[in-house]
Amino acid sequence: MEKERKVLYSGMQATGRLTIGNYIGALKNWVNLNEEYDCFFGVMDLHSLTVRQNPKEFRDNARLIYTQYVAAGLDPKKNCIYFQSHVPTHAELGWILDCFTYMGELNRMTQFKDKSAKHADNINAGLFTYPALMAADILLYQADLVPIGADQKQHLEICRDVAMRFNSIYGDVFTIPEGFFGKVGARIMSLADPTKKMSKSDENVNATIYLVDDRDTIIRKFKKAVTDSDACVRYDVENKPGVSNLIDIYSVITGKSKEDTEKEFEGKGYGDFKLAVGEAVADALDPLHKKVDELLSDRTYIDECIKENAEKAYYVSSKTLRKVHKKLGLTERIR
Ligand code: AQP
Repeated sequence: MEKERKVLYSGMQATGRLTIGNYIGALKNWVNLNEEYDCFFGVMDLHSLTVRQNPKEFRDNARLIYTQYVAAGLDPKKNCIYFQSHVPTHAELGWILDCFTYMGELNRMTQFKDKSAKHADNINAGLFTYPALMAADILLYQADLVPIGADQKQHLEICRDVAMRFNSIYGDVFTIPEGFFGKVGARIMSLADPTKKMSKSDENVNATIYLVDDRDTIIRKFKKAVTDSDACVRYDVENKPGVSNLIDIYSVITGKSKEDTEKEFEGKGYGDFKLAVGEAVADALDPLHKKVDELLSDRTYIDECIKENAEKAYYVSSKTLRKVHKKLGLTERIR
C-alpha cells in the first residue's frame, strides 16, 4: 500500500547533555522537516548503554533531551517522539539484524574505533553491534529518510546494506532509507581540539557548547576556543580548523554565507570574531532556554506525550516486526 506521506526517522543518544553539534547537525534540520513528513524521533537510551551511565544523570539527561526536542519545535502531538527503551520491538529486531550483519562490516566502523579508544576499559559487544540496533530503529518504521550528521553516514550505509540483504532473501520487507544531511555545518568540531567532533560525552567541558549553557558560559567558552596564530578570519579547514569551525557555526546560526562572514571580520582580530560567534549562539539559544523552562515547570504535558507516543511507536513498529517473524519462519504466537 502506498504511504500517504514519507516517513522520517532520527534520534539521539542520551549519553549526556545535547550540544550545538547535535543541534546544528540534527535537531535544527528535524525542525525544518517535521511538517513535511510522518516523523519518528527517538531518545536512544538503549544505545547509550554502550557507555557506562550514572543512573540518576542518565534519567535526567534523557528527559531533558525529550523536553529539548519539544522546545526546539518538534510537536509531540504531530510527531512520534519517544524513548527507545519504552518500545521493546527495537531490541527484538536489533537481535534479528545482528544475525544479518557481518563482522567485517562492523569492523570498519570509525565510531567503534573512536569509542573503543576512548573507553579502552569497556569495549563491549553492544558498542560493536551498535549499527545493527540502529538499523532496527530505522527499519521498524519503514523510514524513507534519515536526517543525520555526516558522522553517522557509515552507520546508515550498514543499515541500507542489511535491509537490502534481508529483502533479497525474504522479499520486500523493509523500505530502504536515504540519508538527509544538512547543507552547512554538518560536522561541528570540538572548541578545544578542532580536529575532533564536538561530542556530548567529551570530558573537557570547554570543548563543548551545551544547549543548556547560559549566555556568559557560551561567550566564555567561545573566547577560549582554540584557533591559530594567523589572526585572519579565513575558511581553510586543513590549515585553520579552529577558525573554520567557528565560521561554520556562525554561518549556520546567522544564515550568513562563509564568504560574507570572512568579509564581515576582515581586518578584525580573533577576539572580536569569537565574541560575535558567542553572542550569535547565545541569542539563538535564548528562545530554546525559555521554552525548556516553561515545559519543565509542569510535568503533566510531557508525561502525557511520553505515554501516548510510546504506544504509537509500539503499534507501528510491531507491524514490521510481525512481518519479519513471519518471513523468518518463527512460530506464530497463539493469543
Ligand atoms: N559534532 C557534531 N556535528 C554535527 N552533528 C552531530 N551529531 C552529533 N555530534 C555532532 C549528530 O547528532 C545526532 C545525534 O547523535 P547521537 O547522540 O546519536 O550520537 P553521536 O553522533 O555519537 O553524538 P555525540 O554528541 O558525539 O554523542 P557521544 O558523545 O555519546 O558520542 C546524530 O545525527 C549526529 O550525527
